[in-house]
Amino acid sequence: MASSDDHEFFEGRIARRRFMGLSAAAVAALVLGGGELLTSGCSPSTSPTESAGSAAELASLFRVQHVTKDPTYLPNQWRLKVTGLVERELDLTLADFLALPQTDMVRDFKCVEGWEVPNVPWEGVTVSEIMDRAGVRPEAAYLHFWSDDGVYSDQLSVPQARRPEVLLAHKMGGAELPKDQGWPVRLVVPGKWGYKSVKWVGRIEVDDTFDVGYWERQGYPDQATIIE
Ligand SMILES: Nc1nc2c(c(=O)[nH]1)N[C@H]1C(S)=C(S)[C@@H](COP(=O)(O)O)O[C@H]1N2
Ligand SMILES: [Mo]
Repeated sequence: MASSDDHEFFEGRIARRRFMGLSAAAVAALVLGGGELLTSGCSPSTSPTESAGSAAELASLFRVQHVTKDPTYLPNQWRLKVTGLVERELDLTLADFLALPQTDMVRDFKCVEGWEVPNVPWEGVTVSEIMDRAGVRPEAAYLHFWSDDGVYSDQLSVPQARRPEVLLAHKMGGAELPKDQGWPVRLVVPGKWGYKSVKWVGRIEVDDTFDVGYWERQGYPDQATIIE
């Protein structure tokens, strides 16, 4: 039990150190080139306007971060598709998704760039539940979560995706997700940096191929293990 977690932690740490070694050059490149994406992603959130404890106040604690514009779709256009190495490919409407067994949990949310929101209440459907509905085949090794923004994705291994706290969330703080935080459905991966928590998830592709996500291609570790 401890050994696989230790292994994961170790890999994450090593990968991040290597990245940090490159970071002066990487940061310079981002500032000079595509830096707008990174800085806009980290701009301070607006100040709270709602009463203490409200969902809106909770949302205001996040530095809403995305590398594209929000996708816009009507509620009846959203689908969650599950494709690839499964017994049954799925094509769920929002109503189908909301009818699945629901799970809630309270977890900290942390971005690798140094901000965090403690004790976030999430509600949604576990990825494990979706995997059971689809019947993930034994030869499957990775789940790739694709955003409906057409650009962003990230992956989890099958054992990571099976963890009970890995959630496709549609509520935060008791309210529907804000549009810019992934409405109607985002991934939440407690224990891993926020970049694994893909917003506007529309498709899960199950395969046997290691293929890193958006920020990992810029040098961040695939394991995304939070290092305090
Ligand atoms: N589609 C999409 N999902 C995304 C991102 C993104 O740019 N696009 N950014 C990630 C990063 S780096 C973080 S820290 C969180 C931020 O979540 P928030 O916007 O709810 O604060 O979303 C993650 N999911
Ligand atoms: Mo992030």
